[in-house]
Amino acid sequence: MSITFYYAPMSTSSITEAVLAELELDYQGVELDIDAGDTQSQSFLKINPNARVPVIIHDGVTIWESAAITLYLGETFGVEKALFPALGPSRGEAMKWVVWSNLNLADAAGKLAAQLSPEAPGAVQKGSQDFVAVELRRPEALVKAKADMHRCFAILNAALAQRRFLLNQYSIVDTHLFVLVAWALFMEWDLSAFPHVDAWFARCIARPVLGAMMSDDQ
Ligand SMILES: N[C@@H](CCC(=O)N[C@@H](CS)C(=O)NCC(=O)O)C(=O)O
Repeated sequence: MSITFYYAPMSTSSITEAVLAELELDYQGVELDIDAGDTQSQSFLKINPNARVPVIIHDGVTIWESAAITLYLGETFGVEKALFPALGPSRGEAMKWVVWSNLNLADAAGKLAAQLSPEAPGAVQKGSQDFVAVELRRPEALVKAKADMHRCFAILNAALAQRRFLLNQYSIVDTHLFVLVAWALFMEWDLSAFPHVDAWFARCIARPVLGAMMSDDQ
């Protein structure tokens, strides 16, 4: 079994890094520098034509998109480690949260990050394809991104009012969402209106992998 993991520091690939760590999987890491144009290089475009990290290559098969990677690693390695549900309705819930988080929460956070000052924590880096030139930024886009973030956090908050973790017991679905919420916090997103997300985040940080990840970011 061999896994190669293409990543960039402080990026969406932190989700995969955390999932790999929770599943205690060995891999060969390949670090890319987005600002230096590594994700746009001809050699990397052959691996991911979307010019984005994360990417894993598992036993010769290339998988991109962080949601696909989390779900794939979960079903391949997570079930026996009790970190991902076996086939059945709970598996459906796992897919729901991971797909939802990328289509909604990550999308809103990305749009917020693209409107922040380039120097602000969590902002889109200047070399990224998602960078919006400062003169093209609009106050309405910032307002819309924040409203979308609020909507996503309200959904997450309501779900976590009923459960300690998204699937009741901790799973890599929590790992995946944790990294997205950590990105929002890095952008100074205020959790005071979302107490159940706040309490869940604290429960997640008690996990050694996620706790270490947060202290590395300080
Ligand atoms: N939907 C993708 C998004 C990945 C993504 O946006 N990655 C960014 C870093 S956060 C990237 O690689 N950007 C490279 C670039 O802009 O050149 C996923 O979830 O994997």
